[in-house]
Amino acid sequence: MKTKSLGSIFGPLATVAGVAIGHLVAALNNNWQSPVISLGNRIIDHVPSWAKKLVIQIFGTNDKLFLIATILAVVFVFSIIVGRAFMTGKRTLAYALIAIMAIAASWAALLDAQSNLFSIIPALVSAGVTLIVLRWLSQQGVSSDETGLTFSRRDVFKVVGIIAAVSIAATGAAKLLAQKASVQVERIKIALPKPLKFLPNPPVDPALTTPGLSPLFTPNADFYRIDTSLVVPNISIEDWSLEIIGMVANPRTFSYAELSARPVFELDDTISCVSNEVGGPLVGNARWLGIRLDDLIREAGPTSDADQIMGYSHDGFAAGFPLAALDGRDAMIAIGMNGEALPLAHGFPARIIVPGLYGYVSATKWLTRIELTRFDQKHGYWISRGWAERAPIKTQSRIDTPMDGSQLPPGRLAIAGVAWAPTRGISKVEVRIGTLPWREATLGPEIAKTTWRQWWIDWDPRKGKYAISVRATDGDGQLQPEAYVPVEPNGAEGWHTINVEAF
Ligand SMILES: Nc1nc2c(c(=O)[nH]1)N[C@H]1C(S)=C(S)[C@@H](COP(=O)(O)O)O[C@H]1N2
Ligand SMILES: [Mo]
Repeated sequence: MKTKSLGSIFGPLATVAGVAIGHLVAALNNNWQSPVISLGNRIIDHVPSWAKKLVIQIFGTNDKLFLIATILAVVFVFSIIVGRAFMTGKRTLAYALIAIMAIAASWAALLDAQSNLFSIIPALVSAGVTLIVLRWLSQQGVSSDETGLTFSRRDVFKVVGIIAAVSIAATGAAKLLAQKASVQVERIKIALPKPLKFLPNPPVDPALTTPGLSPLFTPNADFYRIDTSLVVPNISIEDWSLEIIGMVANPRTFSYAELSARPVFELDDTISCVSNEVGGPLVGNARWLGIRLDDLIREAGPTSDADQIMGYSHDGFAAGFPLAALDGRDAMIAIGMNGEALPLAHGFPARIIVPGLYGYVSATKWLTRIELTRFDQKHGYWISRGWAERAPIKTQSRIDTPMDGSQLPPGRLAIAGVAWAPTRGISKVEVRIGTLPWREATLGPEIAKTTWRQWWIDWDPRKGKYAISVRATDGDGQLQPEAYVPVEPNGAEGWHTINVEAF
């Protein structure tokens, strides 16, 4: 085998070992991150929004998987170049390329939230291991005659290399999983505090008798997830604390025990992502349990010129909303969701929920700090990326069933869906089938003005093709606008329309 071709094998093999060991080393310390993840985080921070949109359009919520696969592919190609350079005597070039990777990964690590100077250790270890393994592999090669390695020998160390790499990667992954499992166990054991007054039990859910209609409460496992975090942060309540700082008279830090010992209350609230397209899935309704934010902020004593509350997360995200939004609308620091401690993916151990505001300007997950500040001084994560600084949730309505493009068997069926306009509530939903006049839909129970409302109508279609549209009127009597408006910069507008064919 030619030494150059050997380089194409040795480079990637050595790199796999390097990356796997870096991964393993990263698992040893909470402030360290696998180099691949750090690089991914920087790409997420800097990728232009058109590219991000394209990726989300193609891959949906698998966008993160796609990103990691892309990084690994680039590293793979890079490692082939390194291997070939190394094996053809251009060692300085190979060293320089590895050094560039090490510097890039170190830079990425230093910009991670929770990083310190030592956070570059996984990146350096990765580069070091890659180099050592590459040298070792090349020595195995040189020890045979000039024509290359004998077949059996090559096979032997290929196998050794692959086995070593796979086992190392597995160890690293196991380590990370073990950490996650321990926080999972801790979370399951949490006994949530009881509210002074429980909200009434939810009414019978109309979704039980209308297949395809969204349930009144979205089960945690089905709740949409949107965040910039490549890996879900695993935060032990032992290590967690919440600071309230900035333009306040009495800055304070709460432990989890201190915070959850305060009076808690329940809130039924629908949250939505500003990126939810007309008719889109990025919305859900939950019964949240939490501590009243108004009380915490009042105790902290904001200075008279503070006008923004900024929530910061463990992973470096930030979302800010008006101090004036604490107007009795039941903003909270949520620790419970639908009767359980917050799921890890939804912000364990604590997040902010502000009824009526899109998630990106309010709902900081993995919350660790609240800062009283000013809109003209600090901006949340998405604001410099082109999204509006103030973003109340717009009135939206969605047809859940039948599905767009479906073919309907003969007979009576329900057209049904949900409509939401927190904190205004929904007063009317209308449906238009084809060119027929608008029909008023039956509305499901209104459990709160902050939650969505289910709606439905009966329909016995004659054969034909139909466009079906829905529109909602909010609790203030405002009709949802018809004209389409894209999600950027402050949320989509327009009537959801589907096309079906009846037989
Ligand atoms: N730490 C953190 N919190 C975050 C985000 C994030 O990227 N990081 N995204 C926000 C956005 S854009 C939305 S829409 C909501 C989504 O909350 P969910 O994933 O629980 O549905 O979380 C918000 N909180
Ligand atoms: Mo969002």
